[in-house]
Amino acid sequence: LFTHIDHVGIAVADLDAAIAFYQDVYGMELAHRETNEEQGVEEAMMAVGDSTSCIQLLAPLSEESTIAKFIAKNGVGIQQMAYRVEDVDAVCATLKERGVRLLYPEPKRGTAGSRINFVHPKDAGGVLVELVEPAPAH
Ligand code: MC0
Repeated sequence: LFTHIDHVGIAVADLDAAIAFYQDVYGMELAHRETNEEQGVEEAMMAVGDSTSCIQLLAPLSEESTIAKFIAKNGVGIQQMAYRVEDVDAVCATLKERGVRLLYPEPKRGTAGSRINFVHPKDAGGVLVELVEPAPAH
């Protein structure tokens, strides 16, 4: 079903400070940065070498953001595990058949024009799992 670990998402309070930490301490490069209003986040993708996997730093845009809620409950730290897939519609259909709840009836827009959905953490051993179908290469 899954082809790669696309990213591991980490909830942070201060995005610039977190980017600086990952650059200065781990030597990671900032691959991409964007604001996703619908998801309530400002995010930064930090490349893990040339693996194509990233660490996604997620800062809340407002107090209503899922990330603000997560930090209030758990503190900063790992919030999600994201797998890359080729066809998110097909993978969602398979996972539904296998009895897990997807959060959205249809995929939403994720990082860099990707199509995303999530498996509910309560159906997945306490792990919020994101499914990422990257935007087609130009
Ligand atoms: C909540 N729970 C989690 C969790 N968030 N468990 C593991 N990991 C998490 N991240 C647990 C809570 O502890 C609680 O368990 C139960 O799930 C209900 O949580 P809640 O605190 O009442 O919160 P809800 O239900 O309002 O929201 C949880 C839910 C939400 C997963 C539905 O966070 C959500 O819609 N997430 C998907 C979108 C998202 O995360 N967006 C931000 C990243 P107990 O036992 O206390 O009942 S945006 C992104 O990732 C995009 C940009 C991208 O990559 O492209």
